[in-house]
Amino acid sequence: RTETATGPLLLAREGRKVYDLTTARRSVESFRDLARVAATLEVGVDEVAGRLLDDAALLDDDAVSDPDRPVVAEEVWAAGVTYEVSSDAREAESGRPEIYQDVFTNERPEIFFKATPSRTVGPGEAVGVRGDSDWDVPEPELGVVVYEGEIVGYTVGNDVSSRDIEGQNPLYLPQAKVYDRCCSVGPCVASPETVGDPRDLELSMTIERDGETAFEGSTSTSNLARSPEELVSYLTRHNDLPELTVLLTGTSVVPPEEFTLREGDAVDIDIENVGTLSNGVTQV
Ligand code: DO4
Ligand code: MG
Repeated sequence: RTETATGPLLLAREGRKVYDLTTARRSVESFRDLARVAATLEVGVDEVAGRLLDDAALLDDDAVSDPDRPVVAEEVWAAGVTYEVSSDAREAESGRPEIYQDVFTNERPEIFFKATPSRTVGPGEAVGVRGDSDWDVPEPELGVVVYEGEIVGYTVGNDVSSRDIEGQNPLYLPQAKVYDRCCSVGPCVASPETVGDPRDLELSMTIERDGETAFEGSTSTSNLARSPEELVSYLTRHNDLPELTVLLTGTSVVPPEEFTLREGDAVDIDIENVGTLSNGVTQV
């Protein structure tokens, strides 16, 4: 979705071709509209987009160079300690290994409230580091897009976090996680068909500082200890979600302990079959 002089556009990408779905005879204005039609017809979002392509305008690829947030979910939730590497990092920063070992092996996952639309940024916008924290990191995560409780697609998410604040005491988690510009989502929603197996995707993150690479790391979602379906099933238990929700599935790329994110850094997160989410960093 991107803003133009004529208003919002909903774009569908098919290979190298990009279509403006808002120009189709049966116009849809947002990913929410697309998911709504798909749910009504009991088909996937790809099927609906495919039916609209025939009479939708084919765009010049330049028109999508600076896309806005592809999905504005009322709520973003996040799972934590879903990869062993995250469990190890949390154990080290808190000095309380039992808490994190427990949640890694227990049946119930850690799921926490992450962000509202007002705290979420899109591609090209700056994510925030808290002014009262000295140790901050981006957390590159596979995001699951949930419409009326069902998985309708995947996106890239950044669960920006204060290791400083969570490390002082795990009960400070909401302050370490929820603040201005604490979350980024984008650059697109990839359908389940496009993604294939969500637990077999390459994921990488690069952080540039002053024109140099300050950190790079990569991993695979095959190390994710829980399936997206399991995480969504816990999220939706006794918890009536809004129409559209994003659930981040946890981080598995953790910069070394001496690294902290700074104002002016540039963070690129790439997930195979989904896309690359790029954000600057500002202090909030
Ligand atoms: O308990 C801390 C949350 C960890 C987290 O956000 C993650 O593993 O991604
Ligand atoms: Mg996280």
